[in-house]
Amino acid sequence: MTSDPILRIAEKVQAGERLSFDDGVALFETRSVALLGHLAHTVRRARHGNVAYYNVNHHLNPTNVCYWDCTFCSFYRKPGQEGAYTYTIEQAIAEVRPYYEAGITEVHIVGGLHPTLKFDYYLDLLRGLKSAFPNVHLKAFTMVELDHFKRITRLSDEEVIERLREAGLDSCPGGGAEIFAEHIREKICRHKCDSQRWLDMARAVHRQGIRSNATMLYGHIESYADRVDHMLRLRDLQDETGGFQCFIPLAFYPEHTELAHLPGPTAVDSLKTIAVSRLMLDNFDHIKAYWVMLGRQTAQMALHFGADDLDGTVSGGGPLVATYSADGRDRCMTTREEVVSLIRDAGFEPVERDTLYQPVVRETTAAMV
Ligand code: V47
Repeated sequence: MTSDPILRIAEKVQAGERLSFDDGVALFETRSVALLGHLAHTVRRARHGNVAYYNVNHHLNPTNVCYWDCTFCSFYRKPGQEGAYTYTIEQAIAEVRPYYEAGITEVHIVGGLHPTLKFDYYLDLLRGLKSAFPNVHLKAFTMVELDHFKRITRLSDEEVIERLREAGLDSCPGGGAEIFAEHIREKICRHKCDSQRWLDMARAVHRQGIRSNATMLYGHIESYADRVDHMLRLRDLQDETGGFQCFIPLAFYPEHTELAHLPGPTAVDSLKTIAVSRLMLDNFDHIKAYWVMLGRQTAQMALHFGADDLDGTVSGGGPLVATYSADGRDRCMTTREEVVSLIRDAGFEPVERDTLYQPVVRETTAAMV
């Protein structure tokens, strides 16, 4: 008889009972990784059967200029620094056009916090993209960017969100959450808006009927307890609003960052994190295994550890995606054909979804971005 608490927790999961903070930490500490994976997989199968989702999207990063200096980020440049760039609206539209013509359903838009760009730039960007590509879903701007817009405009949160929505915003990505534990945030992103602000902005977004995602950056200097705390703060907000579509654990990729001395998470750590999130976040429909940060091989395994979504083709990659690509900078994008084959090879039925997790029906299944 083992004293591993996972057996007691397994009984709670089977009985449909909500897991506690201590349960979450115990799951992370378990040595029974296969059993943990099995438990998470059981929950995942009950929700999604044998389906694994993916989407066909493009990541657009309008600027890499940022006035903050998060220690885990190698994307940002200071104004005037070599490599700093900001697209014009025309350049942004021209970048997206070939992917639009190849059939993307979503543009994922995030960038640095630029010190001088006006709010109108972002509104014009959304308007320009929406009018050029009316059928494409614009998943744009993290809670940190929305907070920045509020500060530069002095509008209320609601007004900022409403103006973005009028300009074409359809939903928001989950970035910028990092890790909510204040003592860690102080060390890795001390200038960024604080956890409460991130959560309050997400609440405001949901209250206006806009869906968003939630991420957690793990595998740097945080503890298991910090990860569980992060998940529980999201679970509480999800109880309140129901506005989160998916949870995405983001595997820290240390290269070229100020934290380059850290090893980053192992595959086992990543699989445990996916599994624990599936078990703790009982009110989230989807757990995304973001293959770019996990690497293709671990992402395939993650589908057996609680994840039901591999995210997108990330067509064209993009400068931000390239900085954290576990398979190398030149392999940070894929084709629809490859993502389908990764899912099939892992033993699942691939289903192309749109950003809101509705199945996409195409007239042709020919290879595209
Ligand atoms: O907030 C930055 C992270 C996030 C690194 O909502 C890093 O569907 C690892 O949020 N190593 C942006 N992570 C990406 C993101 C995302 C990605 C895919 C889908 C969705 C979605 C959201 O990337 C940042 C930060 O947490 N990040 N640098 C790094 N070196």
